[in-house]
This record gives sequence, C-alpha cells and structure tokens, in this order.
Amino acid sequence: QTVAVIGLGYIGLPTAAILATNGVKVIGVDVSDRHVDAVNRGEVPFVEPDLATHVAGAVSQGMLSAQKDTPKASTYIVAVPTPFKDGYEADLSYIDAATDAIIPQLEGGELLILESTSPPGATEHMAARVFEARPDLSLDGSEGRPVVQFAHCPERVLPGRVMIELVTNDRIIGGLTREAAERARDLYQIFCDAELHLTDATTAEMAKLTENSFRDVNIAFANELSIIADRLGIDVFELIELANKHPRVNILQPGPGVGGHCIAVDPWFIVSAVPEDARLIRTAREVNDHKPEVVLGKVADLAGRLEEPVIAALGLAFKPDIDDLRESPALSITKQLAQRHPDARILAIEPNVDELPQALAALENVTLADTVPGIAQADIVVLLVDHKEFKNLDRGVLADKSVIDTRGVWR
Ligand code: SAJ
Repeated sequence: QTVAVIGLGYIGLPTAAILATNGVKVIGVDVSDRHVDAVNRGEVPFVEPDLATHVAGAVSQGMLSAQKDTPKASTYIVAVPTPFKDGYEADLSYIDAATDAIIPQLEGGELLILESTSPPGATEHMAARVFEARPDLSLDGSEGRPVVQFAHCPERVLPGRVMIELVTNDRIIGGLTREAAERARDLYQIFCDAELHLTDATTAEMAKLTENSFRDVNIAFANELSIIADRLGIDVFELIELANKHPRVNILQPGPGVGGHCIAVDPWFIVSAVPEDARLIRTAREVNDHKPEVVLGKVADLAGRLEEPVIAALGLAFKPDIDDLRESPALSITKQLAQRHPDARILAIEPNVDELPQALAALENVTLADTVPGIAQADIVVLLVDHKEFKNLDRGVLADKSVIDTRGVWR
C-alpha cells in the first residue's frame, strides 16, 4: 500500500515519517516548496526532537518522498490546518482544498483519514464533497459503485514530545462506517503501541475538542479564582494548593491567559456548532481571553505612580521552556504594555529567543534583555511565563521591585 500524507506540518510530517520508518511507502504532499524541498533532502523544516532522525532515515531508504501534487494512493491522511474565521466558525477551506485534489485520483477502494482537528460533522462534510463530485463512487457499495471509506483520527500529541507520544498515546478512531474505522486502526497499529478506540466519526471529532475544552474550562476556573482571590486579598496559589488536597478536586493553575494554537482555538468549534447550548465552554474562553486585560490593569496601577517607569516583562512564549510564540498571551501583554505606556521602557526577557519577535521589533520602547541584568534595571517586574530561568532566579534581585507574579513561581 501507498499512503499519501497531505500537509507536512507538525502533525503530518511526524506521522509520515513514523509510518515510513515502519516500512510503509509514504508520499508527503505540501503546498510549500520549502517543506517539500526540505523533506526530499531528508531535512525537517521546523524543530521537533527526534523528528530529523526519522525523516533522514526514511528518505535515505526510499520510503518517504515529498511533492506538491496529490498522487494516487491507497490511503490518504489529511493533516492540514483548521483555523477559525470571523464569528469563530471553523475554516474548512484547507480541508476542502486537500479533498478536491484527492478527488480526481480516486478509483474506489481508498481510505481517507481526516487528522486535522475539526468541528463536528467535518468528516461527513468531506465525504459529501467527494460523492457530490464523484457520483460513480459510494460509501457502501450500493448499486455496484466502488467504495471509498472515511475515518477521523485526531492527533493528541504534545509539541516537544511528538515522536514519543505518537507511539505511546491512546488514539480515538471514528469511522463513517465500521469497516473504515477498522481499516484505519490497522494502519495506526503499525506504529502505535497504545490502545486504539473505535467509534463513529462525529464522536471522534467531539472527543478531541472535548479534551482541549476540558482543559480550557479548568484553567478558566483557576483564572476566575485568581481574580476573586485578589479581591479578597488572599493568595490564589495557596488557595488552589489547599483545595487540591481534597481527593476529588484537581484545579489547574491560573496564569496571564491561555495560548497556543489548540486550547485557545478548539473550544470555539464546539461553540460555533451549538451556540445556544455551549454556554460554559464559551464563558471559559471569554474568561481566559480577558485575563491579559486583568494583568495589564495591575501593571497600569503600579506604573501610574512612577515617572518613566522601567517594566521588565518576563517570558514571551505561550508556555514554559519553549520558544513557541503562537497565540501567546505573554507576547500580547508585552506589546500592549509598550503601546499603552509610551513613556515607559519595556524590557522583554525571553531566554529562549535571540532577537525580538516581529510583533515587538517595530516598537521603539521595547528591548530584549537578559534575565538578571534586565530585572536589576526594572522598577516593575511582571512574570508571565514560568520558564526554569525565572523559577531558579536568585530572589535577591527582586528585593526593591514591584512584582506581579502571574504564575505564582516566587511565592
Ligand atoms: N495553562 C495554564 N494553566 C495550566 C495549564 C496550562 O494557564 O494549568 C496554559 C499554558 O500556559 C498555555 C495553554 O494553557 O498558554 C496551553 O498549554 P497546554 O500545555 O495545556 O497545552 P498545548 O496547547 O501545548 O497542547 C494541548 C494538549 N491537550 C491537552 O492536554 C488536553 C495536547 O495533548 C494536544 O495534542 C494539543 O493541545 C493539541 O494539538 O490539540
């Protein structure tokens, strides 16, 4: 069999590589020349531990190649982005484009797997698009028309641990038919050592969205508690630590907001599918999205008392010990600080980057600084990301500073 993986991003490329190193012939497809050329040289166009070894090995053995056109294949895995558009509805245009490129290649007998995180109904939508264009094919072989099968198999891997979690995480596989789910299971079993749970496609779509929404709602609860605790003059981190001593309570940690391209996005797919009923999920998103404003308000209270204050913003990434700035609340807070306080000098302290990111580079009152010298110059220190460099800081340097610790690392 030949597997075509459409979209060589941070999910598609690892999946392509791990199938290929397990003996499956894989053709990767991407619209970007940079991705295609890198893969064909046996290189990886982005950073992910261990991925480079897999790609280099698979390409040199002739099991993995990349191209821009969609080839004939027995199985197609679609792993393209699903961003959201205005009104928070999912944008399926990348899935549609991938499907449209597969359609002319179909002869019957193929399996199409949607891996992209998708709103409920996306796999059915994909099948409807195929059968509308190709009435000569069918889902069930009715009237003797050749069968094309469809399944949804969402990824659940954590960036930074992708090559490990592809093997060790359980997976959910939802088929439009039972046969489709079983056939997809046989494919994933080639490299996945964990359990593969079969269900229908819509349940699989919702399972992925539910996992990330669960985390978002729990973080929103912690963020709301942090605002309540401030009002009451108590320490939210101590409050949560104590409440979590209860055997059935497990509250996550508050912070300056929720970032990344998954947890801050996926819950909206549920909200836009059932707006009247997804009330808690929507409110959680709003609570988390409002948290940067709360942090900015605290800084403004302190900065208002000083002339030309120096403000150190600690961390730009969306979570600790990475350089990923996507949808990062720390980055947007730092930018807002600079824009709202033109008289202030903002020191951006991010040990995981070497230069100011584009979003900040154009702002005249922002400079990148090293941790200890930066803090030493500051009047106000705002901790936004719990990077190890900040956790392990010698606290003496904070002695005469006004400190806002959004992650509770210096309690
Ligand atoms: N955060 C908090 N408090 C917490 C935990 C997280 O404020 O107690 C914040 C982080 O700082 C960050 C954001 O939430 O800004 C998201 O970080 P994360 O580590 O929770 O998640 P991601 O986005 O890196 O990866 C998630 C994972 N999903 C779950 O844990 C349910 C991962 O398994 C998924 O594969 C990934 O989303 C995805 O691709 O959907």
